[in-house]
Amino acid sequence: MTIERVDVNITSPGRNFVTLKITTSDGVVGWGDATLNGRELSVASYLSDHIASTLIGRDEDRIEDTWQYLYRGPYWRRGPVTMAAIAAVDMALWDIKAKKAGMPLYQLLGGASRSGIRVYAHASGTDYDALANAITGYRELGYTAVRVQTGVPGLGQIYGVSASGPGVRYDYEPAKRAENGRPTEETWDTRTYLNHMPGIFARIREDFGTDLRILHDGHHRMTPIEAARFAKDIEPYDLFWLEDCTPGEDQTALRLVRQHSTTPLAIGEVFNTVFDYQTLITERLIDYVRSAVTHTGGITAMKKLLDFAAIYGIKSGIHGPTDISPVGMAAALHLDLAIHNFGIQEYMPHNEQTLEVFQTSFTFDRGFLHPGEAPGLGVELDEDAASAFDYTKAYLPVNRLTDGTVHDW
Ligand code: CS2
Ligand code: MG
Repeated sequence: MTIERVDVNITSPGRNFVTLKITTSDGVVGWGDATLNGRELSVASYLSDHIASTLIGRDEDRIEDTWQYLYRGPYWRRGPVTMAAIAAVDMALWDIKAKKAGMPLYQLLGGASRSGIRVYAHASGTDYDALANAITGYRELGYTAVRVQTGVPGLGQIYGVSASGPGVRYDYEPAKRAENGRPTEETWDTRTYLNHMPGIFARIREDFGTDLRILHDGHHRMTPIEAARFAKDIEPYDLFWLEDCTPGEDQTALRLVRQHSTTPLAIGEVFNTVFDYQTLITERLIDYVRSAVTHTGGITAMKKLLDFAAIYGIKSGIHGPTDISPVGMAAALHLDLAIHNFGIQEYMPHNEQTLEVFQTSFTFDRGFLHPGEAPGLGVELDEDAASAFDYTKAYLPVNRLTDGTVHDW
């Protein structure tokens, strides 16, 4: 059999998603997630203008060869647009192979290494009480791990905090509809944040005890020395991880943080190849790999990256916000179930409209996900349902310091 059709679907059931559909000559369909938050149309163009015609007539079983062809062939390598496009092809081909085998994908990756996938939820609140309320809500649903983000007095709306009020919220969405064609802007002050956060962790430990796994995302906003001080200050509160404390592209920044603290570190949601991790992994500067399958070249590349990390005692913490489509999420879950060095999986459930467009077979039970037993990835895009939602330009906000300087988001 060969690849007969390659189609790119763009839909916006509450947020934008780009999905690749590969159809073989005897009618097997595979799906791949190509969503790159705020830059969706670039990946769609890369796929339909530059990749689609090169796939027609290829043997769909040659996944490794196709990956190398798309990575090495065009001369230009890496970057989020290229690697999201390659990831979508890779996922779709694995979906096809597993459907042909009549098995859920995790079986082809070596079978299950665990019975369920521990996930963490996003608990947030504009102040401590709202945050505590959200944590309580997630605990009642059985979650054993929460990422906590809270408002900082003196700063307005900030990243990762649901503005929609207290309680368990499923509708926190970092990408905002573009105003006059531009991203919205937020204001940030690292000093105020650094003074506020340790007290929040102290209260969480007091109110929720030692069992709860607490995660926190710094969104690349600290300098190396600020991050070192922060990681040291919060050691008594035993975080599961501190994520993205410094800008991702500066791998050696984490040497300084490591010299000062034993707080576990996670990084990588903006990375797109194993080379972004080379120093971090070989020098053991991190504890968790945060890449998304969707942005790091797909299942083929992620499996190699996580095997490399395993040699250094580093575990997975695969990126799973709402800008990863249910197809990308399923790819993560199959890997999570199969690999030995699984750490934790991020889980931000999609809204109802998204789950009408993407029919999923993964299940949630008391803080654990399972990819299900459907052959392939276990997610199908309903193209009719998808056609009701047109692309809507939306961006992550731009972040500025109080004096107007552009800062990391
Ligand atoms: C966040 C994301 O999930 C996370 O850890 O950092 O919400 C991130 O802001 C978005 O995925 C950006 O597209
Ligand atoms: Mg993050």
